Formats: sequence, structure tokens, C-alpha cells
Amino acid sequence: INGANTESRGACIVLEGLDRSGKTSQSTRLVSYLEGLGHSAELWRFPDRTTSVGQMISSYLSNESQLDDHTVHLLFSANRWQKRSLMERKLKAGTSLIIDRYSFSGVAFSSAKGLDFDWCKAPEIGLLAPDLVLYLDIPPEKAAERGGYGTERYEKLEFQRKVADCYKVLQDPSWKVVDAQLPIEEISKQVQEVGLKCVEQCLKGKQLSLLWS
Ligand code: T5A
Ligand code: NA
Repeated sequence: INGANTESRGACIVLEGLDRSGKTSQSTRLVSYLEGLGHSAELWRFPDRTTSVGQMISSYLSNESQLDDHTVHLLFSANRWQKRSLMERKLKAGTSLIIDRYSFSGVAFSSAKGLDFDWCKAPEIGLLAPDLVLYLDIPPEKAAERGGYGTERYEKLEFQRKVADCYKVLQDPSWKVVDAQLPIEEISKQVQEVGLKCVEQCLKGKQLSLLWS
């Protein structure tokens, strides 16, 4: 980022995983934990269904509307671009953002439909790169047993298997992979440990970078 300096800032921490892997449970807990230690932290999620683009996505996900696969991919990306400047302002103001899904979901879910992998990555170029990606790892069969899949478009075992394969292609050694079948408390402990370490690094002035770096 131009003009990047070594000033203290908030951390951008992304949670990824299959549907029902426990992202919402863990991101909520991580925010409470960081706040409890006196850090400023906010819970974000993508899709952000509150924006106009987010409402189109939401109606698509609940099967109330049909959209071409490329179109919906670009909407998910646009939904992140809508929040990009706010995201940068928050981080620079010292607030850590704990984000439930991000560009990695965008690429994994769309490429699982058969869209070209590099085409899927392209519209994410220039978004802020997270400081940490926590991947909640669960076999698709186990995730399907949890709380019952609802009626949302992607909540089908066959499709989730393909998504899991696409996440494997995306994954890099910097990701922290957590066994999502452990008890919630156990996962929380691991998430808190790496999450806090990341927040502390950003407080010391770790530079913000952009996707895909
Ligand atoms: N998508 C998203 C795209 O296609 N492109 C994109 O760019 C983006 C951003 C959005 C959908 O859109 C797709 C991906 C998704 O299909 P969503 O609103 O994020 O979906 O919904 P999900 O991710 O599917 O959220 P879920 O609520 O299904 O799953 P979570 O958040 O992973 O799981 P959570 O914490 O709600 O837990 C699910 C259940 O499991 C239990 C919980 O109590 C709950 O009942 N649970 C555990 N049980 C046992 N052991 C544990 N350790 C547990 N942790 C949680
Ligand atoms: Na969720």
C-alpha cells in the first residue's frame, strides 16, 4: 500500500471453511476475547447482506432469484469492494476486524461450480489481504450432520465436497488450519492464541498488503 508506514493498526483476521464448519461461533468468540483484553475489535461477515448488492446475493442464496454464475461471482466481489475503504479506515484507526468469510470463499465456491480459477481470483485483486486466515477444517460429511443444512443454495453435500477441494488449491502455508471437529472451547483456545499473536504483530506496525500477495 502506498504510503504504508510502521504505525500501529488493527489486524484483519479471516475465518474460512465449509458451511457449518463453525466460523460464526468462532468469530464471535474471538471478538469477545479480544475486547475482553481491551483491544478494539469488530465482527464482520461476507456476504454483507445489508447493502443493495448484498440483498441481491441474499435473494440468490435463498433461491428467490436466479443469476448467472459469473454474475453472482462478481456481485460477491463487488460486495467486498463496497466495504474496502471502510475496512482500511477501521484497521488504520486501530480496530481489528474479525471477518466471517472473504475472497477465499468467493474463489472456492465459484470455482467449485466450474468457473475458471484465475478468472475467479481476478476481481479480488487490490482488496486488502488479511493478516491471518483461520481455516476451520471439517469433512463435508461431518459438516452436513450439524444443525441440519437449511434450504440455502450451496448447502448440499456433493457441492460442499467440491468446495473443500477448491479450498485445498487456494490454501497456502500461511493459513492456520484448525481441526473443526474438536469441542467449541478447544477450537476457541487455538483461535485465541493465534488471533492474539496476530493482533500484537499489527500493533507493532506490520504492513498492510493487498490481494493476492
Ligand atoms: N459465498 C460466500 C460465496 O459463494 N461467495 C462468497 O464470496 C462468499 C463470501 C454464505 C454462502 O455464500 C457462499 C458461501 C456460503 O454458502 P453464510 O451466510 O456465510 O453463507 O453461511 P455459512 O457459512 O454457511 O454459515 P453457517 O452458519 O452455516 O456456518 P458457520 O458459521 O460455519 O457455523 P456456525 O458457527 O454457525 O455453526 C454451525 C452449527 O454447528 C454447531 C453450531 O452450534 C451450529 O449449530 N457447531 C459445532 N458443533 C460441534 N462442534 C463444534 N466445534 C461446533 N462449532 C459449531
Ligand atoms: Na455463518
